[in-house]
Amino acid sequence: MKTVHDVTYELLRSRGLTTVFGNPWSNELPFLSNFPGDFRYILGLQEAVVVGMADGYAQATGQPALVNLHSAAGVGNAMGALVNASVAHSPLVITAGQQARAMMTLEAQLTNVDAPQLPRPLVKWSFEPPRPQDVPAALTRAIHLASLPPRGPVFVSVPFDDWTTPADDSSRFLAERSVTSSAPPAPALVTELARRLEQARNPVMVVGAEVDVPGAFEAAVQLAERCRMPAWIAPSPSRCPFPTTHRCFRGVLPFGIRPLAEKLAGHDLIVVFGAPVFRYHQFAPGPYLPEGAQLVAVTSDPAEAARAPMGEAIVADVALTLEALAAAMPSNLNSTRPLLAPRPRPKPALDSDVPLSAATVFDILDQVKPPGAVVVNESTANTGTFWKRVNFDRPRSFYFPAAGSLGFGVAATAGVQLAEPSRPVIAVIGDGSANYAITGLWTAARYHPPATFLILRNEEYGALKWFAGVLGVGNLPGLELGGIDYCALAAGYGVHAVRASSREELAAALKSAVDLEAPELIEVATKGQALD
Ligand code: TZD
Repeated sequence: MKTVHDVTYELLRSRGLTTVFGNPWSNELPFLSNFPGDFRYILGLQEAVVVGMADGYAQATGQPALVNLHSAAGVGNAMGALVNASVAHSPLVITAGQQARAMMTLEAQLTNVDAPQLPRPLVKWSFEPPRPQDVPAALTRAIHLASLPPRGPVFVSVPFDDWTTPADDSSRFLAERSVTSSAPPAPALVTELARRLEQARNPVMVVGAEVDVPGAFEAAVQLAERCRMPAWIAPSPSRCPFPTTHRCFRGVLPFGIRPLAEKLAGHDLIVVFGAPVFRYHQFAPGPYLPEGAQLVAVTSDPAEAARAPMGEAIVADVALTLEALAAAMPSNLNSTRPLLAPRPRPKPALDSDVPLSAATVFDILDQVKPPGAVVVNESTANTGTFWKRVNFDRPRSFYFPAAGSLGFGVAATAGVQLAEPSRPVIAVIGDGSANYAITGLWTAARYHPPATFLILRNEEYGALKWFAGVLGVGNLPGLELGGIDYCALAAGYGVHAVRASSREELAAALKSAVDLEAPELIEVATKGQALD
């Protein structure tokens, strides 16, 4: 007779969920017992690292990732990372061990009281099965729900005595199930939007994270080329959904209401693909749209479509819509619109005195990183400089914490590198940010993803200083760092580390780290730098 444990591992295997990101204790041990040889367990030493790694892994593979946390304490520690995963639409199947059913009512130690409530509202679905035999069905449902648009994390709490219970015979159907979603836009909507794009005087395209997948990425380029329209990345980007080297690329839109509308002034039609409209940050009130502009957004997320404060929205598969629109555009459109000139490149940063400017560091990174390299960025004060100087030309090449929750950098880098073993992965992380998930270095040392961790040591919370200036507040405590030796921390966790103190040393250290078959940390002293 098969147990719940047997049936669950069969179904995880059938879904390709053979990597478990976790941090265990007693409630989780019955699930992990007799861990099959074809599965791998990636241990994170703190749950923010576990979920951050799984987030990076799921985004880089485009597939659901399995997480196993310890009861309420583990879920609690993971919550900041879960905010990122939720905003990133990361398909995480998060499980947590629960006390034995017979001890839950008396609230024995390690009982997760009201377990499904704890991760809400950051998960699409949260559940604790009413019977042990329901665990495989609950997990099947969780996996399908996480993968269906809009994708996102789900949560299942499993009492620890469930795993040895005999499974229901009916659970044999679960592993064979497939649930697919394909929501192409209605042909009439495509025809109408294509007509509007053709007749617009000066259309513009805005792309978001959902476009940063093979297929949609190329289709967005094709549509921009066909329409000869500029392309912007939607504000607060967590991915790079358009080649920054392309002549149509203009940059990242600002994250204030008024500045964003000002940037799009002069356009009569704004088409947005795969982004919320919009993920603002800075409160800078003003009109949502420039005078005379209409906006149409295409997203797979009904909630994103419904909550936008302006414009029309179409809920449909973004890649299919982009492809259908590109195909529907008349080929003679080119003759009526001028060819766009590529955006101007910034002058190379030439400073060589220590500490280096962030601009210099990013120029060196851009020159040294091999084609196809992936960058995980968590250098918060320097995002404007970064987007001007570091370039990407293919999908799934850039990741940033989607909700801005720090700790993503070190953790997600390990996850992305595990998902993409053949692409060099380079993390660019502020010294403040590095500390939120520093124990991820141990996981990197243990499982050898050959990632490079570049720590920008400016000894301050630079982004907060900048924001204090924006808000006009001063005399603030708690913004200075310093006295932390990142090479020593790396060595403590088993990661080889070097300090770079000049342009030449940085370039050489980056080159050699990227070639190395093991993780490496580079610490570089940088100037405090305001966002631009
Ligand atoms: N805690 C968490 C979990 N996420 C956050 N985003 C913050 C606090 C607030 N925060 C920011 O949004 S940026 C920042 C903090 C503390 C400063 C990060 O400092 P850094 O980088 O050294 O990594 P910069 O380039 O000096 O800003």
